[in-house]
Amino acid sequence: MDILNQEYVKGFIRLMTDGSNRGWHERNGGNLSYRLTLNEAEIIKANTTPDSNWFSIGTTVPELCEEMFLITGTGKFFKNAAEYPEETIGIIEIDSKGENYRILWGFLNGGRPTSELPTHLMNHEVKKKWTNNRHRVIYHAHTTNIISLTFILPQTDEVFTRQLWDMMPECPVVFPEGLGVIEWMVPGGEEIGMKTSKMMEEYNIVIWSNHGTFCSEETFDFTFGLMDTVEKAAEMLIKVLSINPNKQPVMTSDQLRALGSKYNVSINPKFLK
Ligand code: 2HA
Ligand code: ZN
Repeated sequence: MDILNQEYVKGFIRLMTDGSNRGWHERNGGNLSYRLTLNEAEIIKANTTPDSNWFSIGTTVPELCEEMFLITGTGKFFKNAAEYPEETIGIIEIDSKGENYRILWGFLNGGRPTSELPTHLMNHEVKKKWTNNRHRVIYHAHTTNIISLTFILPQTDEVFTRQLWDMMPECPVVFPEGLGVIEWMVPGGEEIGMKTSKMMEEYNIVIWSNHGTFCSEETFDFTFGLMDTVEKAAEMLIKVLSINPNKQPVMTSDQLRALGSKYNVSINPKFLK
């Protein structure tokens, strides 16, 4: 059994390559994780020997006991995933208390999971519960235009949501719940993970000011598509703001409601006045 031939491993690596080609993953920037299905986890269990060491996650995720994750390695470059997968990514298993993990595959030559492991797992925990087990992918990218926007717009959920929805009708349809914005915080720990995962109860996209974007979805295509849609809207918004710094949202709440009913999505009412 070749782990590299598993469909989810191929999809994972393809997303990494696509993100790198978009310019969102300078050096070792960004990280990605995927929660294996029971069937996928059984196959891994039957074909690997776990590492004997357990490592602390840095937080507690009781809802993810004994789950397995495919995840990017700390210090590893997205651009190298296709050529050097076993050094760049790995599969981990969570212990029965949700406090530690061990490595089952990958992370060759002493690799370890991303420094954002606490945020990834806390987001998975929230999404597993709130989407009834549907969401499996958490993706963090250093999205050029979204990051730039956090230096220009007030860092509030409402301003970002209404201005980004405004850029094309696809936006309110693709992220009808809107998005969250977190002020600058030290990355790589439990505190930023707690704040992010709290927002993930309501949104599928959370922006880290002066840093990047987190998003959650069911499949690799939906996850990449979500990141791509938000980032494209941000690129257009930057262009418009550079010519008209006073641009206000033009799409009205009634227009947003009409869009929602036509495409059968519920536009988050807290952003409709
Ligand atoms: O992995 O993006 O946020 C590098 C990062 C940390
Ligand atoms: Zn980052």
